[in-house]
Amino acid sequence: MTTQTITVNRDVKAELKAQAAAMREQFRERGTLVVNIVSSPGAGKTTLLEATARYWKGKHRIAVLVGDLATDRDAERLAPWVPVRQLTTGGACHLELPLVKKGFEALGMDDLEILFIENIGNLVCPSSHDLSEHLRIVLLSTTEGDDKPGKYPGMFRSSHAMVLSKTDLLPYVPFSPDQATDDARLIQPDLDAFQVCALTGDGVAEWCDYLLRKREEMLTQ
Ligand SMILES: Nc1nc2c(ncn2[C@@H]2O[C@H](COP(=O)(O)OP(=O)(O)O)[C@@H](O)[C@H]2O)c(=O)[nH]1
Ligand SMILES: [Mg+2]
Repeated sequence: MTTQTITVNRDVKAELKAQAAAMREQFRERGTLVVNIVSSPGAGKTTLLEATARYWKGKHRIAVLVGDLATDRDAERLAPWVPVRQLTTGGACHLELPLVKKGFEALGMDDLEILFIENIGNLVCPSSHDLSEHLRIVLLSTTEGDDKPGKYPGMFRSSHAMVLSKTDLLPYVPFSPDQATDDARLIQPDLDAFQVCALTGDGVAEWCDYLLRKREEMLTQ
């Protein structure tokens, strides 16, 4: 295979970035906080969204766009709790803005307080794609190892908060929440950090309060 380097001299993603910024502002004007949830596969994104929707029990107007390579299994899990649309990438390792836009239009809900986007499980590619979110949240589960922030710096640098998930497993795995948080804050000093066990509900109230606080901050910007 031969490789050729072409100098373009312009930002090839400039148009998409401008579209994402415009959509972000439209969402803000509607009062909708957009939250992009990223992690490796199996870190607990769907479980956290189920716990969030159960905790609010219809008290807040929320919906989920859920990305998957091939199936609608996560959408099936979430559907009993929250309006949801599946975004199937057909093999692509991340979501992109046009698919999110289509999914949001299919939802047909202009008065949401929070729109969650569950990204494809992958700690690399999703970090380079602006989905018009106001908040990017990275989940790191206790079974993945506390060294992962330093190994995947792009994802942690571009995130606003880190949720340490599966805290019920802390007694059984060599994982230090302090070590993981320190490692992540070397990369992103302003990173907010939470510990959550979505299965038992521990930490879910704090997580939900954080989201509402962030929405208020967005509205008063
Ligand atoms: N022990 C434990 N397991 C969890 C927790 N949250 C999720 N899981 C399990 O982890 C697996 C992957 O969770 P899922 O939400 O599908 O992860 P996703 O791929 O990031 O959406 C499932 O078997 C969940 O039941 C947790 O807080 N504690
Ligand atoms: Mg999932």
